[in-house]
Amino acid sequence: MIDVAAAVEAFREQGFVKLGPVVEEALVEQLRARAVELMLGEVTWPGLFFQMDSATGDYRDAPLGLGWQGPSLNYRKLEKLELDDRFRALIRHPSLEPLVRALIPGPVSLYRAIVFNKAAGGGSEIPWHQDAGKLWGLSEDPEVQVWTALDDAPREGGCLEVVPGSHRWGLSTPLGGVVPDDVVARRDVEGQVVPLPVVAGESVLLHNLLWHRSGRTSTGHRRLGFSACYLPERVRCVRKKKAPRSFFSVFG
Ligand SMILES: O=C(O)CCC(=O)C(=O)O
Repeated sequence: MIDVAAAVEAFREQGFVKLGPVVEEALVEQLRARAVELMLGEVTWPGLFFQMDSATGDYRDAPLGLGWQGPSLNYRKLEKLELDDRFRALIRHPSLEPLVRALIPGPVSLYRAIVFNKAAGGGSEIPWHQDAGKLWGLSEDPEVQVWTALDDAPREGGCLEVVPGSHRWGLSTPLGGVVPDDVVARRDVEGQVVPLPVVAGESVLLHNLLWHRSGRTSTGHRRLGFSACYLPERVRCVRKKKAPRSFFSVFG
């Protein structure tokens, strides 16, 4: 059971909360198996998004816009997982609902549901970034995301790392996303970094503006993590180049 009041307070203050074990082992196993089935093309959903990982360990070398490229365990991202029944069970997990509702009054929708995979060979590093800003194409910046480990994510195994309180610094750039090197240098964050090692089934609540990153895994084991970003239903897609998105309804 999550202590919702304590989690909300820590979230406002620190920008992240280790929620402990949230997802039962049986569901974690089903989700892991499903992630593999999706990567191998054994289960398919029209509209699912895939990005192959880079061969270099540098995320900037990961190919853009190619989608599924045949069976492989080296995909870096699988997105639109609200299309999958098992992942919907995690997005709407009854242990998460009271927390999400405490943070987002009224009906709740989903911005994205995404698996981040670091394959056993190491995967790629994700640098300091914020999950908000113009890049996201929203009428309001999102704030609430829950990241759940589907495999163990120890310190050397590609766990998340955060800078506590950095959500209160606002956006580093209006565009959002990766924090530019000069801003990282100016903030001098290395002494403030908190690694968040977790075991499979544990979840972490993250403020979208919190600086977070993850390294490659050097354990020889794969690391699957799942992130769901929740929005108040009033938030609209304001992108102009493509037709505006409508968002999946999570909690009515
Ligand atoms: O799973 C990871 O390693 C990184 C997750 C992340 O960067 C995100 O949720 O925005």
